[in-house]
Parts: sequence; structure tokens; C-alpha cells
Amino acid sequence: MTDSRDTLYANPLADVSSFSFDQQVVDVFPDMIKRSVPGYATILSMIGTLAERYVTSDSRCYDLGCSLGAATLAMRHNIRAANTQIIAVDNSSAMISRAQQVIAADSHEEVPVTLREALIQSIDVDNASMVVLNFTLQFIAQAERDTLLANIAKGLNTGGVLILSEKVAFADEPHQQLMTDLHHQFKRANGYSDLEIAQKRAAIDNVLIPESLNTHRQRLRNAGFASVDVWFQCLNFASLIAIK
Ligand code: GEK
Repeated sequence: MTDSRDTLYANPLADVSSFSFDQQVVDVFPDMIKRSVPGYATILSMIGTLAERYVTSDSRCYDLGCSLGAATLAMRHNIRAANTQIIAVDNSSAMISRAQQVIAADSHEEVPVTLREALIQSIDVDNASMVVLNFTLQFIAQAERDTLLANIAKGLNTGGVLILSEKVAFADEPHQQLMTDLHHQFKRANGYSDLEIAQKRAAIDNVLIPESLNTHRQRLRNAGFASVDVWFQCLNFASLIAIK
């Protein structure tokens, strides 16, 4: 499985349709996310480090909005506790069927992985020591975010951890503009043209809804997490750690 280059928005499109996680996106996904999200590789590597620290024996881990299973593999390769399992969930059938191949090709079989094609709003979280929402909550309707986070908090064991990575928004307009400009500069440095950046932006508008770090912190506290804060940020991309 080689990473095909993302050229989905390289040519002018008469009508830029809303972004969806279909087969075309699946085919280029590893390249797309690496060249679009500052810090993606660092966050994945730290998810592994956190799994080593937080995953306890006889418990479950959840990767919600797993795409091709990058965070699942980061956890799987670093879990040291006995008798654990990972449940990886995504509602895109194209993502799940490619993820099946990725997981099948991975040799760390001590930690079983179950892939589920489902809405993350509909799954039961139970006996969890680690839950990952790596750039997924931003795609969930805002009205459904509180309930989802409360459900995750309920299913985590005391001392369990949630890693929540998101594109974030800023209340201060000049700062928001600066972060947006720098993100576009980051994408240009990674080989995307101005046309690709503009068309992707049009496609993702109304599909990816970023919120402020304060909104995330408050929601996590309301959901019942005892300790909440940012552990990583690069421009308008951040990751929070919330411990029950
Ligand atoms: C990674 N975590 O590589 N239920 C289930 N899945 C959903 C839902 C939903 N309601 N909405 C969106 N998704 C991954 C990257 S990508 C982030 C996550 C990005 C899924 C969607 O199908 C897609 O696979 C994933 O969430 C978001 O660490 O592309 O920016």
C-alpha cells in the first residue's frame, strides 16, 4: 500500500461539492492529512507514548473516527498492559474497508483490533482506559458534541484518558486571520497550489466546524473530566488531554 499523492483539487472544478470521506479521499488520505495538518505525525507518535502510560490491563481503547487506523496502530504498538483490545470506529465504508487491509498487514497481533462501520454518536463506550478523537469531533454536528463527550466520559474508567485533537478557532479576528494565513503557507510549503487550497477550503466549509479551545475545555469539564488542558498546538491545530 503506497501513499498516492493528493491531487483531488489540483484542476479547476466547475462546482466544488461538499467534502466527503469517499473512495477518492481514501486513496490519497495518508498524503492528504500529512500535508494538511501541522503536527499530525507528532500527535500520532505521542498517542503511542500516552497509550504506554495510560492503557491498563483488562481494559478497552477506542479510536473514534479512525480513518485508516493510524491512531489505532500508534496505540497497538505501544500498549504494554495485558488483555487489552482496541475498538476502531468510522462511518465511511470506504475508510473501514481500507482500514481492514491496513490492520491485517500489521503484525502486532497481541492487541486485537475490532473495526466497526458506525456513527461514533451511536456506540457504547465501556471499560475504557483510553479514547482517541483525532480530528473527528470537528465533523460532528455541534448540537451532538456535548452528548458524545458525556458518553465517552461515562465509559472511561477513573484515571482513563481522552485525547481530543481538533482544528481550532480564535475569538480574536486578527489572530484568526494570522493562523489561517500561516496554515495556508504551511500547505503551500507542502506542495499544494493556491487553487488546491481555495477549492479544498470551499469543499470543507460547513463540513468541518472548528471551535475555540475555551469551548473545548468547558465542554470536557462539563462532561465530567477532572483534568483538562492542551498538550500540543501548532497554529490552528491543537490536541487536548482530558483525564477522568
Ligand atoms: C487519524 N483519526 O488518521 N461517525 C464516525 N466517523 C465519522 C463521523 C461520525 N459521525 N464523522 C466523521 N467521521 C484519523 C483522522 S479524519 C480527519 C480522522 C480529517 C470520520 C470520517 O469518515 C473520517 O474518516 C474521520 O472521521 C475524520 O488519526 O480528515 O481531517
